[in-house]
Amino acid sequence: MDYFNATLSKIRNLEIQGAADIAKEASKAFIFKISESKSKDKDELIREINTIKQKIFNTRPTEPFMRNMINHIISSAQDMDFKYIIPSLHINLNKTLRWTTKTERELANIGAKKIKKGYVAYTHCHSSTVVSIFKKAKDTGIEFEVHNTETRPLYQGRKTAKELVAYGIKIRHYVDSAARLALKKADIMMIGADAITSEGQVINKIGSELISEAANRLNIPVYVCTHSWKFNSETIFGFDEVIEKRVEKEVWPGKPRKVIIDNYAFEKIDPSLITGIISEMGIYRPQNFIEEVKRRYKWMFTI
Ligand code: RUB
Repeated sequence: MDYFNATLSKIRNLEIQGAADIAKEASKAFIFKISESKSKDKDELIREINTIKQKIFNTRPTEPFMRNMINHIISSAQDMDFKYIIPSLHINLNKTLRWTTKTERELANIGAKKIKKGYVAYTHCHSSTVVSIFKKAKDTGIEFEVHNTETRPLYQGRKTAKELVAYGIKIRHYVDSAARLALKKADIMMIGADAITSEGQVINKIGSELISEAANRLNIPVYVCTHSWKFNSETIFGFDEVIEKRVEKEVWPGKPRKVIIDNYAFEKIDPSLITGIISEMGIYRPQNFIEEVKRRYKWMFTI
């Protein structure tokens, strides 16, 4: 299998997971594939770009970061002469990846300030954004502990626990149904996001809304930590963010034939449950976050 197809398959089977890593790896795979193009003129090349793009987008439906990043890389190339398109896509990829790294660092700095000495921070699933915040807090010398849940059926919570413990951060790990217990001693809940809609709903790993409700009852602030390019501008025009449904056998291989399993990968978190969204732009309430995205990233609304 070539690099392009191998990357798509890794995204599909979650060897590459988490919205930010998916977006970066998908963008590199896109450039690899389009660089092999045999298109003879601009129209043919644009058609090819769209076909490759769609193939990538179909790997994980609930990933606007991936869609925004690839659309951004493509956007300026469309007005160019045929022979400049592919070289400019390469330049755009490198610029975008550099910019993403810089903004991810800014985001981690902002988020780390929310973790105080002696805190217990709760998280669910594996978010590279949340992990980078915890690592930054540790780097600045803050003593704190993390509680996290394992995240069935694919146990991304173990990945979080492994990374944090390897970094010297104290971690206490719980089964998903013990989430309320894991939260009880927590001072702050920090989770990632896969998508944010125009109505301020955040879409993240299944369980995220249930656990946010528990956090609200316990008066624990809920922070969503996310790069702002996870905003789905199409939701403004009435399109729903699709919630990915995955195969039954992830949940129960060898289940009785007539048992039906709804294996949703993600769920929507109502904005009323969210204390703030921490992004590279700062910390905002969901509605203000959207206004800020509109102000800064006009291109998201024109593609
Ligand atoms: C991962 C998940 C993460 C977000 C954010 O789900 O829900 O919280 O993707 O991750 P999956 P990041 O394992 O199904 O991809 O902060 O790394 O973008």
